[in-house]
Amino acid sequence: MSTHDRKPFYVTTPIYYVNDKPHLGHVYTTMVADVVARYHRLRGDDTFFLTGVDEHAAKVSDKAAEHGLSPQQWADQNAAAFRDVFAKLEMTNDDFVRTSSDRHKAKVTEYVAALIASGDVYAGEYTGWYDAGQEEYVPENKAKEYDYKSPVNGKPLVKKAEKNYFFKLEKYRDDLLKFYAERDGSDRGSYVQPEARKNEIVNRIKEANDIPISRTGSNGWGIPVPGDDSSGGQTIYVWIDALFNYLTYVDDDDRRHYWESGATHFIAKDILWFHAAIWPALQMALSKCDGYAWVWGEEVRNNQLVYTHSYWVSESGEKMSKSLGNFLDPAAIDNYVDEFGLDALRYFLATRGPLGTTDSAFSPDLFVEVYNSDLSKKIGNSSSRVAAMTAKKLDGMFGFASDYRHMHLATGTPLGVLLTGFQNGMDTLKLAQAGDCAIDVVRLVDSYIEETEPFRIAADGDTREELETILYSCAEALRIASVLLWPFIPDKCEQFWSRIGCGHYAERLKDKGRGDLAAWVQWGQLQPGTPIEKGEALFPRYQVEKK
Ligand code: ME8
Repeated sequence: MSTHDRKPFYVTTPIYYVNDKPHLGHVYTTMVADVVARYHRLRGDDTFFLTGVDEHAAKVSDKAAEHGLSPQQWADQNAAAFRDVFAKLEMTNDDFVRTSSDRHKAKVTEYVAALIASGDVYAGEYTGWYDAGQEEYVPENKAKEYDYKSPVNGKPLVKKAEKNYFFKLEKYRDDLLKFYAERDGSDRGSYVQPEARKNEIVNRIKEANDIPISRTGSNGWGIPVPGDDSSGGQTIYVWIDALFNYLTYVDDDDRRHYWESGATHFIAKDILWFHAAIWPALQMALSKCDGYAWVWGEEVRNNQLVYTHSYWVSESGEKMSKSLGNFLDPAAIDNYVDEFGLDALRYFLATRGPLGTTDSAFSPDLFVEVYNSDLSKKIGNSSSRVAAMTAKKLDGMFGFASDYRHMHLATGTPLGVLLTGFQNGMDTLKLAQAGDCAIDVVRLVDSYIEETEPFRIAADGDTREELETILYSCAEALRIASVLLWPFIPDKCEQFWSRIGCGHYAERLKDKGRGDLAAWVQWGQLQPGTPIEKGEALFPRYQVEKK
């Protein structure tokens, strides 16, 4: 195994507020990260995938009070709901952050104490505005621009005047700009991706001021500011507490190498500023404190990135959110899984979602269309056809592909181009491109069948060898397609593997094990003489009921 095969890879999602239950938006980001994590495990990388929940928000304690519960009780309930949904959807996260965990609280306390000691965090006074829905401080110029209403939910901003601790963000303006400039055109690309989102951030960094990083009046719901002896009871501002989650769960001897390799942070555009400016500045500041140089090491600076997707919106164009209540809640998600299967939901979200710079409408009609066209008609039909012909004509056994004249599926450029396109799509987080390339491999099989017409070829006499070669080639290409598709539709691929004598792939990948993508996409792995099991349709066609 080359050293590359064991490369560490660290992927994260935002940690979600537990004021309410999970919805489709949360499931989406975690699912995208799951597809990417699975791809890296498939390649053989030493992968760590982190998701979780953000608990110390004022809206969590407010919601708890409405329900007559303590913030911790309310957070426990909703954290369990997030954990359950992710488990049910077979997310392969390696850990689950809770910001109320002792581990997280102890580490955040250490980091903030170090920043106070170094002088990058200082006591001061804040007068300005607060967007309670977003848990975000809004400076006067921005508040004016927003007409003193939240740009996200339209609710009035709240005037604030309080003693706070501040982080010297302004001091890091130039370092941030330099960091952004260094990453432009680098191998890993811009720190903020898609790159189109970068300019707004760069302009804002140029005007960034110091930011409050603590608040009063949280009634003990939050992590106390270390060493604070003011009477108000200062707790660490929820956003600072939350950003540090990316570090707190990997800051130990077993996991630190994941951090040091440079994280891939998936987020949506609502929280870009925190990740694009405040987060790297905090890392820079912490790395100057005793014992924390590793936090902002060379690999981190070269590889860490923030991938910012857009929103799922309703068909009328509104962002799905808890406050608007138009989201697909866990029950609706369950219905999709019951009706179409988990893999169909995974495939749709990952390939038709708002990963780029435009929002995606969640349309039930489009869902059915994609299910039928890509999954049922392509993967489903093609695998059934090949298995049926092999069963009927070759007693259900792969023959030997001896006649290389028929192997243009294997040797022609299309397959090679698609493999490269797949890998490139995955590496640059263009999941739709990666998915298309995998489906195009199935398309190659379909056109090869049209061309060679194995259904017309007799299984005895002179033509048997030709028939065996054609069907073997089809099965080989489908096997390769299924390897590429595994990060998207793992259950169906594993089912398919068990039918064609490749159950050992699933064995290797079980329990977050590592695969061997490079070897598995090589031509000629199916063993001649292996029985092929027909089995039930992988994706039965979905009939839309006529109204
Ligand atoms: O912001 N479409 O938590 P949050 C797509 N706790 N993705 C969506 C979405 C939609 N309509 N709605 C939500 C927070 N998301 C903080 C994060 S991180 C250190 C702290 C997803 O519960 C998307 O990933 O409001 C978005 O960034 C996240 O949920 C916000 O979740």
